[in-house]
Amino acid sequence: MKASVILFLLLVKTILGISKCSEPSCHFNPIIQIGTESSLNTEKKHTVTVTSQLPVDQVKQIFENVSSVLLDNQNVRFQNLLKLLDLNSKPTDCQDLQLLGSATSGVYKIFPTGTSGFLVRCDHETEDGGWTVFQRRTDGKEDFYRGWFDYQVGFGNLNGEFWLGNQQLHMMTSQGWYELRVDMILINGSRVFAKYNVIDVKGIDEYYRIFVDGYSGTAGDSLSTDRHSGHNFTTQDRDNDIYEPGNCAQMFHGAWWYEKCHSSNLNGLYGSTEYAKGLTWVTSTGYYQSVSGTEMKVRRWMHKKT
Ligand SMILES: *[C@@H]1O[C@H](CO)[C@@H](O)[C@H](O)[C@H]1NC(C)=O
Ligand SMILES: *[C@@H]1O[C@H](CO)[C@@H](O)[C@H](O)[C@H]1NC(C)=O
Ligand SMILES: *[C@@H]1O[C@H](CO)[C@@H](O)[C@H](O)[C@H]1NC(C)=O
Ligand SMILES: [Ca+2]
Repeated sequence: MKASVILFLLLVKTILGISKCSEPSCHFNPIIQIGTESSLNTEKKHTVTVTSQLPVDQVKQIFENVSSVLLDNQNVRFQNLLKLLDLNSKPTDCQDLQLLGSATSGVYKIFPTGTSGFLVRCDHETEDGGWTVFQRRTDGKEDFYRGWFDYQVGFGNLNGEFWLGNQQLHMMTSQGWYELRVDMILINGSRVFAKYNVIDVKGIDEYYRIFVDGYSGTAGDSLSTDRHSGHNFTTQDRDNDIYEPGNCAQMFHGAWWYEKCHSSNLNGLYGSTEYAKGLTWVTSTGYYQSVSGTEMKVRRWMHKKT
């Protein structure tokens, strides 16, 4: 257990501005920068930049929540220390497992706050490891055109293709601040990724709505745009999207946080080259191609205050 993990310095810089805007519904366009810096290893810096186009009240709330976490940092550090010293504490995600010494990618049991535990796939290889994988497509063997309940509880094989479950994803991302990484393999074999500094998936009573922001990477941003961030999860049998004439999941053979309808569709039809039906990530594939492999994974960068 590295002391450097829990001893860190926090630098916060906030720029809240109102973007110049001539449209009827003007939005805040805040940039929230949060830097965590290990005091023992100054090379390991973590900087978060959030730019958002969300409605004012949502942005305000997110900002207040982030601030309250940061103000409570002393307490969080103390709690992390206690947690690491408690030999009976259970791992709440793959990050904890890594801190406890797990170094090999594979299937493990985790115990997010408020759950009695479930199996997940951990990725301990990509970018320093500690990632909890919640979606994986490798060969098209698993059927991803499924209904609300299957997506709620999860399906597939953790050693092959799977969706971990919206409820599990919600339980995990609500116990701390998580980052998201989407790894994809293009049809020519090239690997690309999209990383987001913040992911938050709401509960079932908010239709597993997603909030995702702070893009970096090589794949381009096809998720934190207003097409997806802030939108409900929709399945073929549960239309929660804002497309009035129909159901985006039915139209594009998937299940996703659709608006009307999408710029990414990673639960779509494997290998499809039909318009927008495949495993598309528009900034990398356009609408007429699929990626041939995906992994979506989250990693905690801070516990939420309790
Ligand atoms: C902010 O925190 C409150 C209290 O924990 C929670 O109810 C609310 O959903 C959070 N808002 C966002 C945008 O995360
Ligand atoms: C694969 O395709 C992408 C996008 O068209 C391109 O940028 C990349 O160089 C290609 N990689 C190979 C190995 O040909
Ligand atoms: C989410 O879905 C519900 C029920 O279908 C709908 O009333 C609500 O407007 C949707 N919210 C968003 C942000 O799309
Ligand atoms: Ca609809």
